[in-house]
Amino acid sequence: MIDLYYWTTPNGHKITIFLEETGLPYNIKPINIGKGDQFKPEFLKISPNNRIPAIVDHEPADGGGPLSLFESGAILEYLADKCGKFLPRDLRGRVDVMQWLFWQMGGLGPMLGQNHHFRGYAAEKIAYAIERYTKETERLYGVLDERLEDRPFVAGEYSIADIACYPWIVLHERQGQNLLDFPNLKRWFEAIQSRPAVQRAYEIAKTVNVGSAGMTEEGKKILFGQGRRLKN
Ligand SMILES: N[C@@H](CCC(=O)N[C@@H](CS)C(=O)NCC(=O)O)C(=O)O
Repeated sequence: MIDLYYWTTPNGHKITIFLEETGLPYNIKPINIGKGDQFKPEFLKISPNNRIPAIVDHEPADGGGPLSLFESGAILEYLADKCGKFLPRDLRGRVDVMQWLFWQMGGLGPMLGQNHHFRGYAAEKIAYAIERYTKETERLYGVLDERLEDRPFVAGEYSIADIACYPWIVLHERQGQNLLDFPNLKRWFEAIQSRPAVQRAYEIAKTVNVGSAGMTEEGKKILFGQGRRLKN
C-alpha cells in the first residue's frame, strides 16, 4: 500500500494519474497547502521541502521498512520502476523518457508556476513579469508541439514524461495560451484527457478538495510569504 500525501494541484495530479493508470493500491493523505498542513512536523519528516506530493511505500521492493519519497519526478520514476510501467527498460527508451521528465521538472513546471503566480495571484500586476512568463510558457509549449509532430507522446509511447507534463497543460487558458496555436500539443492533450485513469484522477481531486473556490487570501499569505522556516 502507498500513502500519498497530496493536494489538488498539478504536481499532486501527476501521482494520482500514475496510480490510477497502474491500479497500485493507495491511500490519500490530504495536505491542504492553503491551510498550512505542509508545515506540520509529521509531514516535514517525509517532505523536508514542505511541498506536496510525497509518498510512503509500505512494501518497498527491498523488503525493508517503509520508504518515503518527495519530489514528483523522483516519485514517478520510483513508482514506474516498482510497477514496470510507463518507463522503458531499455537504455535508450529510458534515457528518452528521463530527459523529458527532467525537462518538465526543471522547466515546464517552474516556469508555468511563475506564470500562474504573476498572471493570477500576485496582488501587484507587474507587466514585465507577466510578459516574461507568458512568453516563456509559449516557448515551452512550442518545444512540446514540435516534439509531438512525429510521435504520439513525448517519448514515443505514453510514459511518466507525459504524466508529468499533462496537469500543467490543463491550465493553458489561465497561462494565456490557446491550444489551437499548438495543433500537435492539442492532439496529445486530448488523447491524455480522454484516458479513463486521467478522468478518475481529476474526479478524485474533487472529493479531496471539496467546495474550494480557488485560492483564498489566507492561502496566499501562507503560500507566498514564506521565508526561512524556523526549527520546530
Ligand atoms: N518540484 C516539486 C514542486 C512541488 C510543489 O511546488 N508543490 C506545491 C503544490 S503544486 C506545494 O506543495 N506548495 C506548498 C508550499 O509552497 O508551501 C515537485 O515536483 O514535487
